[in-house]
Amino acid sequence: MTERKDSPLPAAGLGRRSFINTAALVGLTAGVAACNEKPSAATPAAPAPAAPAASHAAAGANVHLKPGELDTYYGLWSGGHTGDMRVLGLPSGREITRIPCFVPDALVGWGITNESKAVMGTKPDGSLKYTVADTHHTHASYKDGNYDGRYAWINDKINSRIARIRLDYFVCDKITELPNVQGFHGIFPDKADPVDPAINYTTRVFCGGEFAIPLPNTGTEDISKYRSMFTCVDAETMEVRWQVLIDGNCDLVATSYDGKLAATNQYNVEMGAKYEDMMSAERDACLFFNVGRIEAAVKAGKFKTIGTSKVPVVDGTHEANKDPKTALTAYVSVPKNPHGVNASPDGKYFICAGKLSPTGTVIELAKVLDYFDGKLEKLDSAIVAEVELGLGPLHTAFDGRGNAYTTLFLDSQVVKWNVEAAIKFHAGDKTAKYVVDRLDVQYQPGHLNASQSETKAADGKFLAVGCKFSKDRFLPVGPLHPENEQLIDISGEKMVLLADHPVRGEPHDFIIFKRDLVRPKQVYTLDEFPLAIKDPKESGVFRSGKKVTVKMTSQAPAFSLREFKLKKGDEVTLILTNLDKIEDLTHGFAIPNYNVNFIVNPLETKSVSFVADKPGVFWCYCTHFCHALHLEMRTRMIVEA
Ligand code: CUK
Ligand code: CUA
Ligand code: CA
Repeated sequence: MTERKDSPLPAAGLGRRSFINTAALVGLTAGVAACNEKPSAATPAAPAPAAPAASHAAAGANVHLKPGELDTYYGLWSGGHTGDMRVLGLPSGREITRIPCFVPDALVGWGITNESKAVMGTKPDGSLKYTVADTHHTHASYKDGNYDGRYAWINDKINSRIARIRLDYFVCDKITELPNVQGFHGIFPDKADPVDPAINYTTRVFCGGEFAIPLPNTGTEDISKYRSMFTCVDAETMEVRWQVLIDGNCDLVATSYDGKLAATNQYNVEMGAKYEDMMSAERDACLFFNVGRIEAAVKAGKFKTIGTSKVPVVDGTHEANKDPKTALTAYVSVPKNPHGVNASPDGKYFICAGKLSPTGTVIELAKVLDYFDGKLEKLDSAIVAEVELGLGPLHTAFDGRGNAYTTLFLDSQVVKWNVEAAIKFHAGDKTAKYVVDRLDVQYQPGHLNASQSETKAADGKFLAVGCKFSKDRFLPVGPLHPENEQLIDISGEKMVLLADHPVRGEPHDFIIFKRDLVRPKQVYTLDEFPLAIKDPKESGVFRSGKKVTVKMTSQAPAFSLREFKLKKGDEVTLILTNLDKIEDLTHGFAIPNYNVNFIVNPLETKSVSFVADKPGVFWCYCTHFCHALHLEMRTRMIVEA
């Protein structure tokens, strides 16, 4: 593995780095596909061993922790199709836990217990409303421009849902389905209130709707009637506060540190239904929202509602926002089909990645605010740099030292570039060298994020890159390849590749933050749970006609009921409180043939409901190793015919 061609394309040269037109894109896509057909990956036999990047490993930080040594950073990873949030320790890359959100989980009993079903949402018959998800973006709540350890959020693109995770227990506690939205993609919490300076923390989460639909969704084929929405969700109540009807669509979302601005990149200002139409314009947009003005408009009653939704919808279209001094929105033009938009940690800029344009666009937020004040004649003069970075720029991270790191999907690279130098270059100083370094990654990177990147405390230590293709980097396991999450040391001038990690598809996004920013609790308090059984003496079978409540507690190595009797046809709710209060003492509870399994953590209470439709003896057993007598920890459910 001496000569590796990471990209199907020739080395960078200014000549070919013009906008990618339709014909060129088809060519490039073919190139990516061809790039996958590397002999070692296509052959079922064991791959040729790759030479370890010895020089790199020697130069970079150590990712191999000693046994018992703890990681210094948490990573919150989108779980992709598994609909959960993965929690990693970094720099080791070890997966510590998964937090189920949108999709049932057999360990926790997510989607099995009544409590989790209430969070996930059910149909009138009590079954789950959805069992599939596609998570993309994870972000956490802020205070003073840094994470405050209260909440994290993750989106489900398929069913337009946003889930909140409590970072005290690392559990999902609320899920909200957005009305009037399909293809809910970007999310970002705000970092302050636009009006009240005392609110220097997250109170809103912004959500971008990617796919335009008829509003209300009547099923019309006439695409000129379709619209997208930008949605604001209340961070505490998780209720939808308001929506903005827009022209074009929303892709990713960014928020300013002062709370005044949110923005979404738009790749479909054309409002096309086919990709050829979606890439017909030379420029699309980064759409800015004036948060304070939108909320004032909602307060003043300047909104409508759509269909059965009661959410106030304000008008953010071009037509309704021509006067900058009253505008709720501003459409800054950005080259062809941009993807990521990211806020620099100095609070000054939003950076749009070009995707079909090889450029990064730097927009100065002070100038956007000037525009809204009527002090900037041409909105596009808020663009202070538009520089070439390489082919297929997707997302940007920061090191807190003025450098940006952008993934180049087609070039299979991360490019490190200096933002102020790019601004100088754009202003006419052609001696300004803004590209600092390039590093090949394996292969085709999507998101990347640096430690503390999207906070004022960006520390420039580690950079994780989510590579969409792993090809020959891991042992072959059949046709489905894992993705390759790579860790890079960015503490020096040059980037140093540290590690590859296989990951089940498809994570998209993640954040990395210092471990002392969260203070997880490892034992619940009984009062968290309204159904808690606080004393084993409260256990028993309580009958009211066909409705039966079974109350039980667990204390290693026994359940409080050694057996319990039901009659065929009983409608049963079984409540289990784990009265063990020692850290790490979790029990499980499974009922054979009844499709029941869940765990109860120390001092946690959960309940399940089912109809006792099968007569017989069922050994309910502890499914979580808890004690030397774990196998003996059982109770009999006796269902009389
Ligand atoms: S998107 Cu997947 S690589 Cu959903 Cu954030 Cu860019
Ligand atoms: Cu209780 Cu195993
Ligand atoms: Ca476009």
